[in-house]
Amino acid sequence: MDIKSLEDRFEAKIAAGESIEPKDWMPEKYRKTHIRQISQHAHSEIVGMLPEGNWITRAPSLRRKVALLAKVQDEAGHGLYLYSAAETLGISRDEMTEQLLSGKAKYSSIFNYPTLTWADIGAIGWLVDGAAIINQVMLTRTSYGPYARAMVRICKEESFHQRQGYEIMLTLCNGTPEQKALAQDALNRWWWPSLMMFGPRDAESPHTEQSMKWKIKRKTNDELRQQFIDITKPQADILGITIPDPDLKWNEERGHYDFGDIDWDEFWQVVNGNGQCNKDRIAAKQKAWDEGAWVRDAAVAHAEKKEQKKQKLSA
Ligand code: FAQ
Repeated sequence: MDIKSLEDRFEAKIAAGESIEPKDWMPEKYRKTHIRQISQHAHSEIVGMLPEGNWITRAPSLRRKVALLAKVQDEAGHGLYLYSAAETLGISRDEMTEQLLSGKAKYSSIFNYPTLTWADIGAIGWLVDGAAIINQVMLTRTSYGPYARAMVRICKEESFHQRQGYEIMLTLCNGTPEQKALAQDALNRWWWPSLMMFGPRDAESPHTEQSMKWKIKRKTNDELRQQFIDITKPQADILGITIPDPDLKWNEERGHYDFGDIDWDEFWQVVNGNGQCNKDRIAAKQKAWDEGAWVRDAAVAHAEKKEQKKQKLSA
């Protein structure tokens, strides 16, 4: 089949809402966009374990510790499903890890902020997982089959994460004035970075237009950001704490909250490696990669030995 017919068939499948599977023909740019997005997503899940992992040994009770341990392990699982989904597009785990460690592949800006108090664990679950769910629910309908299917389970687990975070915030807000102040301080620090998770404004997003056409993204960065703000403001009201944005107010005409300006300079500084924790995060991943070399070597040696045995038996 000539390239034009292959392209037509691909576009017809997308238009009909059918999913694209690993063995289907796809344009090179579609394949590359997915490798970029899925690997960035996988790296985010893996690097995202670090800020919360920081509090596992200091969780205030056994119950909190168990829930946090489970959450951090879930994030590792999400990273693994996503690396597997990306591998179906012809890139290896090793290549993806090398891209992360060299700075060629990005991961979510949010994980370059420090977790200074226990309330930050509540704020991450509530806001960061809350934002992740809004972005990822749309990805359960993304056009690439393995990515969409991975997202279904991931979203279910993210809902549990969001609830455990909100419950931590609720407990702090119903506690002593000092505890409530910790919750407010965490909201103050995590609010704006959470809004940045959705990516640059649509007008400054180089990938959105094509990704919408190919149904990789079903909603734009700005649409998802607005949806997050609209859902989260009433949740802050229930907690009795204040979102740190004096311009946040309901707009009857639009049927949405208006909000203040995001500091895009800060966003790009963080994305380009100059956030508070970028260097520490990559150093931690580099250390884990180096220290895990013997495990990877042993796994390869074991697989080779098994193969040799199989060949010997069939000879
Ligand atoms: N951070 O044209 P766009 C989680 C980059 S998972 C860093 O708008 P696109 C779970 C973007 O890559 C969180 N970089 O790009 C959890 C591109 O650069 P490139 C991660 C960002 O792809 C919770 C450039 O800017 N979720 O949190 C960011 O169409 C708690 C231009 O941007 C996903 O990855 C950013 N925030 O839209 C884990 C979801 N935003 O590649 C642990 C899947 C943009 O050209 C604890 N990804 N960039 O060099 C997506 O939906 C999309 O990739 C977007 C960006 C929406 C992130």
